[in-house]
Amino acid sequence: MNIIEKFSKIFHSDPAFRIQVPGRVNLIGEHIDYNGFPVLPISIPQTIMVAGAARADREIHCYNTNDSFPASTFELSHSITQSSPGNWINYIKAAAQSLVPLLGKNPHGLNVLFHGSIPRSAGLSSSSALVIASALSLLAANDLNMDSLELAELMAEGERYVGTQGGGMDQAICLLGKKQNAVKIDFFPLKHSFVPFPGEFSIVVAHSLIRASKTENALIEYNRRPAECRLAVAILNSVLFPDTPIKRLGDIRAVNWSATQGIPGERFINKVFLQDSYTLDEISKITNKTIDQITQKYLLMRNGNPMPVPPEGFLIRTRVLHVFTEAQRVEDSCTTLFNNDLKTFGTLMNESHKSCDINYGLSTPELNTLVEIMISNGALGARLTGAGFGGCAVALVKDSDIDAFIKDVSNQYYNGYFKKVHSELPVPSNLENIIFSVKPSLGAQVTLL
Ligand code: NG1
Repeated sequence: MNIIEKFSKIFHSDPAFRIQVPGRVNLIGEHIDYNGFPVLPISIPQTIMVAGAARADREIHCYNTNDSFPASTFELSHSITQSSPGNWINYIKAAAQSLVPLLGKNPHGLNVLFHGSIPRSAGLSSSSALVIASALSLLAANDLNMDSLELAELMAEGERYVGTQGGGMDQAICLLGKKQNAVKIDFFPLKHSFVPFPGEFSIVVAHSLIRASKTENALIEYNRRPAECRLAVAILNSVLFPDTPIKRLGDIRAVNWSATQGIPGERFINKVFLQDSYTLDEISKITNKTIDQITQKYLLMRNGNPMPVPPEGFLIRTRVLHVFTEAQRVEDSCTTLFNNDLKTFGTLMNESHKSCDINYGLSTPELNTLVEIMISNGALGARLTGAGFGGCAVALVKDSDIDAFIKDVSNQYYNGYFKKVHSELPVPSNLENIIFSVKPSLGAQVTLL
């Protein structure tokens, strides 16, 4: 039974629209979107699919073809109560709450059925695809259209409803993806341009089998990174820009901080950030702010509680080192892709992975092993993708080598390393949804039925 037939069976009426929203692989540019630097993702063929229809009242009735996502109902309002953390309905609520002000006095609610083929908690942006699919459904039910960039910006802010302090990459690529192209996305304000992806290459995506849920185990770890970057901005402003403070690290490109503007290098970073790790007391002395002021301004979580101070202190220098070098790698990647220089692009992917691991603390032993196995089996480049702390690694592989590559990586990682190291965890017998190849695909599609 397809999604349209299933919808009719559940709601006893036909859907009025069908929507498809893709997941994404970020080729390069990790954890720099919220710092205001460009990133380079692609849309992938795995999607969240929706069949929906408007309701006469304000209620949203949500179903999922997968029984592990229980059906739920809520009402459109300016302040929608959250469900328990980790509940899939929160992403639909996030989209609804931020769209309500635009829906007029008597908004239509929705009957909606979701079907997802994007692996969850894998760094492939299933959560933002769900947010965008929900937003497009509400717009369709209310006969409204919205510019893609405006919608992406609104939903980037809207998704923070679930408690994450992420950037705007995922919501934007869901809407802007294009076949055979990567999309260079810049922020504040949101802009994009296309970068050709070579026809004879694919990206092999492989799940490390360690889940990385940003609303559960990885939330504090994830949110700590943007907080450390905000603290870096506070230090930079005190030391270098007391009169023309910057808002985020990416703004440094526009400041006349040296004769040659651009992305600063390691020498600059070492001059400003003299320590690897900072205590709150040290940050307070450098910035001339009280610990309370720093906590209120930089370290509050969505629930109003201060984020825990890590026992090792705030690792600000290496975080900045990652952000600036990664931003430079994105620029260099665009040039290499335009020049069809895949070898150099692969090297940039490898360097990005190392920096994500060593400087930004995003990798795991499993992801490092998977990346090593991918490179030793002929990938031109390999790295973790997305938020990190588990999830997927991706590799750049020539189309003609894909079958052998997937077979060898499966044998060495899933049937070799993973079974040995994690004998307590199951390895799925069917690996098709765990390791697969993708090419850049279309962004979100709305079809009125
Ligand atoms: P994923 O991999 O979907 O959790 C997160 C953020 C992005 C970006 C990446 C790291 C959200 C919705 N997504 O993505 O904005 O910061 O991590 O590059 O917060």
